[in-house]
Amino acid sequence: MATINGATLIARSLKQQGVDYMFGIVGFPVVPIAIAAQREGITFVGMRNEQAASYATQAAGYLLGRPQACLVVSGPGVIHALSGLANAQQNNWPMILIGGASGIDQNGMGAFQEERQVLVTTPFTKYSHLIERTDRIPYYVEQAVRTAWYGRPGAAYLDLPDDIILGRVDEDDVRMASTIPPTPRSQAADVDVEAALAALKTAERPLVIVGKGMAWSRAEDEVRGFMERTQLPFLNSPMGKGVMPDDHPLSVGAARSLALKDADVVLLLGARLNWIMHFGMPPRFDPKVRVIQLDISPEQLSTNVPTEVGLVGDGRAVMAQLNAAIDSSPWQFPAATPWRDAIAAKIEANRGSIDAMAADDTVPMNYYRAFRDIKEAIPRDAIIVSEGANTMDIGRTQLNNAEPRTRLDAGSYGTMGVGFGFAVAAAVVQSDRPVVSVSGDSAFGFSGMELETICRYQLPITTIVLNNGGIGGGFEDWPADQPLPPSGLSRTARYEKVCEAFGGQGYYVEDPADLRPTLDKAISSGKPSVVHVLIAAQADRKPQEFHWKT
Ligand SMILES: Cc1ncc(C[n+]2csc(CCOP(=O)(O)OP(=O)(O)O)c2C)c(N)n1
Ligand SMILES: [Mg+2]
Repeated sequence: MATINGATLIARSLKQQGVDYMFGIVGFPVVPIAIAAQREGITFVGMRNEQAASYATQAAGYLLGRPQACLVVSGPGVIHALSGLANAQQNNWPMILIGGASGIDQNGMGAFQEERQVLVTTPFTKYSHLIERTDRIPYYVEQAVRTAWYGRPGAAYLDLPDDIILGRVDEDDVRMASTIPPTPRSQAADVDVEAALAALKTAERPLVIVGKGMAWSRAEDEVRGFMERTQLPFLNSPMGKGVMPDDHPLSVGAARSLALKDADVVLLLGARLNWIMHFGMPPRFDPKVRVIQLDISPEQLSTNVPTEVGLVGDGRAVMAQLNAAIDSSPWQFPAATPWRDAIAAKIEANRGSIDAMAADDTVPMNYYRAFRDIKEAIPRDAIIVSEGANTMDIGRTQLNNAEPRTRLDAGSYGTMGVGFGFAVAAAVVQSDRPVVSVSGDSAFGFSGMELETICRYQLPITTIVLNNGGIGGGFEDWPADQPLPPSGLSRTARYEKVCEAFGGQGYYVEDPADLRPTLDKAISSGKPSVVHVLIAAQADRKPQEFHWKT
């Protein structure tokens, strides 16, 4: 009778459930799993730190629309990957973490890399379980993948002890699980669809906020159809950018503060009223703002602001319901209203102050000058990865996304260090798209050694480092006899040489005149490259009406 070992069974089960990519680092006791995964047709991407591998896994899951796997060793490997679990949970992105564990027969003995892994992963997952018998591996894999994927997506953890990985069972005794069908596309109640449209029609100053839930549910066609029908002003959330193109005439992105503050009815589409949206509260929102909310999970309704109408269901399915209801009783927000005029005037005023900074050729550059060229150099279909404080916040306003799921950033959790993992995932799972990552000099440092991964796999990723000499900025000259400020980083570092060290291309730009040609060269080369751009150490954002973060 043929036997099968745990490593092969886990690889085969993952492949059966649509896992085509595994990011990770091998060692005790997971080497056989990685080898089996390759044999079963899963692409294994070996990385340099489990944090980056866990970030890559969730980005791959988000881009592909189903969970992928991260493979890590016991103890410290699992602990490093906690960062990814937490980030995935906060972003509502699916991922499966497979952690090796010391043998069950050594539990509690002080085994090599022994850790209570189910315990430590539980707060950061939707599902966390020990696999205690080799023949039950398919059962647990199915549960983990389905739980991470269905409903509000998130992280799942499977604990695989050494003796379970190496254990052999008769193939005839193994019950393979059934293959999980795509996520159910649940619809909202018809009365709620009607109530939502009725509420929208009463708005004088309506605003649609498009979140990454719409990107996740692949609702872009339906959302675009809804905007064409209703002509409502809209704002993209940071990673909702591209579901509606940023350069669409109905976008209020360039008058964000005004649109949020004065809207009387907000239609939230797969977005949350968390810190990114200032909790939906004063002073950034009208205290009397009315909220219509579409979300996959009912428990999200009324978070921070009571929901007037809840549309609970799959983003794409519910948007199709809204469009059908409008088709049977057409309605449009009028073309000429004081609300549209106020938004247009604000967009115009904001453009003036930004244009002046973007035209300033002073050396070292300010952010807006740098982003002027970066924006023009980035191909329209590129995936843009971004992290940093000023670098990410200003970049979000200055760089356009034209297509859904083309922006990956520090996200709801604000995690620095995600960029390289996200970029690796994007280049691996969407190899037809250029990948451009824009990172602050601090953000670059968290996972910088993944440049070796990028160069080893020859991934066509251009990483642009905007160096202002610190966390949110540094100093041009710091007196040698003074202790360095906590936020200060090296002003003379040559980040581009890290890429050269691994066989990639490195460029250093100080003069604004050199920026565009250098970016074009790097991006069009299709080779791993780092473009290091020196930014004035005290360069800042355009004057803000509200200071909401330090
Ligand atoms: C894991 C993690 N550690 C620390 C922080 C705190 N933090 C927020 S932004 C940031 C870096 C900002 O500096 P940089 O990347 O250079 O961008 P800049 O604002 O200078 O453009 C840090 C360390 C964080 N968000 N995440
Ligand atoms: Mg910086």
